[in-house]
Amino acid sequence: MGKINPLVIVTRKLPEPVEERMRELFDARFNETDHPMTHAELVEAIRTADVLVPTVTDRIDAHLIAQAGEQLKLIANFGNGVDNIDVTSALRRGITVTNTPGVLTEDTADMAMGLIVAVSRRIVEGAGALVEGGWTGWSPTWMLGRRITGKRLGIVGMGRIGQGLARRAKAFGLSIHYHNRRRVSAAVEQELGATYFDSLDQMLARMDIVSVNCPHTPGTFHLLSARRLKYLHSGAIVVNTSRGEIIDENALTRMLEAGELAGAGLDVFEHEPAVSAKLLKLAKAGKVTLLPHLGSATLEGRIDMGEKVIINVKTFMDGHRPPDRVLPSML
Ligand code: 8YV
Repeated sequence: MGKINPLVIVTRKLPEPVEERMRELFDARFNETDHPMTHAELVEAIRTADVLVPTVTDRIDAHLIAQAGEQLKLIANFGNGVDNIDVTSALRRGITVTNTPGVLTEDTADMAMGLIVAVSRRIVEGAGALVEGGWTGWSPTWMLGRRITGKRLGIVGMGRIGQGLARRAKAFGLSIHYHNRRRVSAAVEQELGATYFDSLDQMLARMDIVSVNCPHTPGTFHLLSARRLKYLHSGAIVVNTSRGEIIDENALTRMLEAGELAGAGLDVFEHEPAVSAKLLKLAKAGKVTLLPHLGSATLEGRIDMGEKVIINVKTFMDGHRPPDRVLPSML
């Protein structure tokens, strides 16, 4: 991209080894205090950077992209999901967009499985009761959860993370069902013992546990709509480690309040970082387990994500196509 040492502006604090490597390779500017950048700071960054490295907490929309300086040629997202970036507007301005796929698959699948176990077996609620001094001793009828083995799991989105979850869930004795835009290969279906549902409605009507593992795109916004959620039976639980926008959060909340669902495990929310008072109330009552977007939050994962960003930036600077280029046709 012409310059030997491009100005790379990173919007959030990254793990030290990643920042160190970036310092060696680029004219890198970091966010020492790690505060989410204000709109004004983002405008300043996009006007001056050769490469912008944003995260899920930065909204890189068409309005912001319109203010990009001529020199901005690459937005190298630190993250897999690119719903925070208007990819089409970026490409129209001649700006390449990359992401970090593959390196957070196992960690996010762990978290999805963890939430399935936590919600089914009331792990967070039980731990909380003990710490609060609410445990008077073992009881045959207290804090009973639901058995996992033998239940039906419906995975919405059978990409890398969906398949990672299926592998784990199979080992827990769950039967695997999935809905995906495209059916996966017969070999993968066989390995996972997975049953494909062309109709999401029909799958939901038959599941005990539903896990959301598809990306958030215009086509998946409120995929689990109020109408669709009604297909679930009252003993079912819903887990989401992808993006809050894929579920109609208000509809889900109403059903949980009304006892029309048994529980939910949510690592993501529709209006992050805001979590509705109603969901917090349900969490306090032990009806839902809520986590602060921790799906990929391992030290190893975040270092791997940083390395992916570095490879994308370096490859691009060397005049080659970066390995993790995102195109609108992929969304
Ligand atoms: C990341 C994520 O931590 O990569 C993703 O899509 O949801 C998270 O696990 C986040 O996006 C970092 O920008």
